[in-house]
Amino acid sequence: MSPTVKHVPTTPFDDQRPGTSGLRKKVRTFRQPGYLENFVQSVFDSLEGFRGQTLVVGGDGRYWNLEAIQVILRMAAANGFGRVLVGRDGLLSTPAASAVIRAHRAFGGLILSASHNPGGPDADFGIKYNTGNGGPAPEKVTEAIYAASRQIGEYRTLEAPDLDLSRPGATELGGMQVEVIDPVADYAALMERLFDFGAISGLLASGFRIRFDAMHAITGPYAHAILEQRLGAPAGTVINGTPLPDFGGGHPDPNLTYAHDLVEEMYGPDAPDFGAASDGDGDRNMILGRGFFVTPSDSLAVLAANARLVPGYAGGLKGIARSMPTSQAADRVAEKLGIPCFETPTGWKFFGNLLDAGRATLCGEESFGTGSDHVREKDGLWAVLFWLNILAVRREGVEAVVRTHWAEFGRNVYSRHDYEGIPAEAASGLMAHLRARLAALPGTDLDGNRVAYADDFGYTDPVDGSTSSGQGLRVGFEDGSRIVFRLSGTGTEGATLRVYLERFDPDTDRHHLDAQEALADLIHIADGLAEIRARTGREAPDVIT
Ligand code: G16
Repeated sequence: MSPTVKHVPTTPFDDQRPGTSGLRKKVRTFRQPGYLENFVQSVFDSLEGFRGQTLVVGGDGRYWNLEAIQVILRMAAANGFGRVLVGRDGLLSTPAASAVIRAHRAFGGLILSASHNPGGPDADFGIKYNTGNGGPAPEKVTEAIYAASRQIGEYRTLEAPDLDLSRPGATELGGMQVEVIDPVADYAALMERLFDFGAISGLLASGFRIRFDAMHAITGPYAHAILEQRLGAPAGTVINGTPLPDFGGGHPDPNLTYAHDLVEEMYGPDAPDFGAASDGDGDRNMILGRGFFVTPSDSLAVLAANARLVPGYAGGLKGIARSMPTSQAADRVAEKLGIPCFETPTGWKFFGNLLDAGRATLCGEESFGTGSDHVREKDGLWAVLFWLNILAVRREGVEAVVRTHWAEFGRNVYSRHDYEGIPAEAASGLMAHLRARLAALPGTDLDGNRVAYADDFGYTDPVDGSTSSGQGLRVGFEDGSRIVFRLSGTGTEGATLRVYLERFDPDTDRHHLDAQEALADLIHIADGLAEIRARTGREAPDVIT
C-alpha cells in the first residue's frame, strides 16, 4: 500500500532568503524542526509544472547530508515529482549535479552543500535549487522561494521509512521512482568528450608529476576515477581523497591558506610539476605549478587564450564572462580574440543567461571558480583537466605558461583580502560610510593615484533585462587600478568583508614581484578609504588570496 501524504502545519522562519549561492546556515539552524522542510516546500511552492517530472538530488557528503536527502525524497514524492535521480550514498559534486540535470533533462535539482565552508555538527550546511538548465536558480526564482517561505502554512511529506541509497538501482516511494545513480559516470563521460585524454595520459606517462588534493571532500571519487583510473596517474596522485562528513576537521577551501598539505608539497623540495585542489562540493579549483601559484583570474585568462588547443573548445569561444571583482586579465584576452567579455555581479547564477543564450563560452571568478557552457556550474576538475590538456600540448610548465601570458598581455596583479567573522553592524557601518564617500571621490588624488570613478556596481542582464543593484563598491583609478569592497553573501557567522585589489602592469621587469608588494600602495589606500582597521579592530586580513 502506498504511504499516505501528510500535510504538516508549520509557521514561517524569517531567515530563509538565499544568499550568493543558496541557503547556507549552521547545521543546528537546519536541524530545527521544520526548517529544512519549510525551505524545500517553499522551493516546490514557487515552481510550476513539475508534476510527474524528474528531480536530481545530491550533496557534497557533509555532516547531515544523508538525513536531509531522506527528508527531501519523501517531500518530493508527496509533492508529485515522478522520479528522483539521487547520487549513490547521497553524493553528487555540484558540477556533476549540473551535468546530470542536463543529461537527463530533469526539471531541476536540489544540491546540498555549503561549498567551501567547514562541515560537522557545529559547522555549516546548505541547500540550493538548480533549474532545468543545470544552473543555480536566478534571482527572480530565489526571491520567489523567499516569498513563499514567508507565507508557508504547511509542508507535504510521506509517512515512509528511509531508503537504502548505498547501491545503484531503482525503487519506488509513494508512486515516485527513486533511481540511485553512480555519481561519477555522467560527469566522467562529459570530461572525456571535452578533453584529449590521450594527450593527457601521454603527458603523465612522460614523467610529468601531478598532485590533486581533494581536501577530504566530494572530488575524491571523481579524481580517483578520472585522474588515476582513466588517465593513468599513479596511485597516490589524489590525496585526502575519501569524502568525510567533517572534511577531516579542515576547511575545504582550495586556497593558499587552507589547502596546506598541497601547498607545502608544491613549495617544498622535489615538488611535483602540477598541483591542484578542489573544494567541499567540487566546483572550485586552485592551480599551482612547482613553487608557483596561479591566481584564479589569471587562470581564466590563460584558459581563454589557449582554448583552441583543447578539443572541446577548438572551434573558438563565443565570449568570456567574469564577475565584477575578478581581474580584468580575461578582458585583454577577449579583446585580442575579438570576442565580448561580460562583467556580472558575484554569483555563478549570473552567468546562466549568457551561457544559455550562447553569448559566453568560458566564465570565471576570482573566488577560485572557472567553468564553461558544458554545465551551468563552475567546475573544479574540469579546470584541472583543461590545464593538463594545455600543458600536454604545449609541453611547458605552469609557471612558464603564465609568464609567457603576462609577457604577451601584461600582468593584472591581483589579490583579495578577507576579514572574516566581523560583527555585522561594524561591517554594514563600514560599507555605509564608504558608500557615502563615493560621490566625492572622482577627480581626487589618493596617495598619488587619481580616482577615475567610484560607484556601487549594478548590473543589467543583457539577455532578459533583469537588474541587480548594490553589488559592490568600486573605486577605479586613472591607470586602470581598482579597489573593490563587498560583503560576502556565503558566510554563516557575522560578516566577511572582501577587499579586491588590482593593478595592471605591462612591464616584464616587474613581473617577478610578489602581489602584496606590488599592491602595497593600494592596500594602504583601501584601509584609509574604508577605515578598515579602525572599524573592524583588525590589524590584518584573515585570509589573503
Ligand atoms: C559561491 C558562488 C560564487 C561566489 C562565491 C563567493 O561559491 O557560487 O559565485 O563567487 O560564492 O561569494 P561571496 O563573495 O558572496 O562569499 P561557492 O563555491 O561558495 O558555491
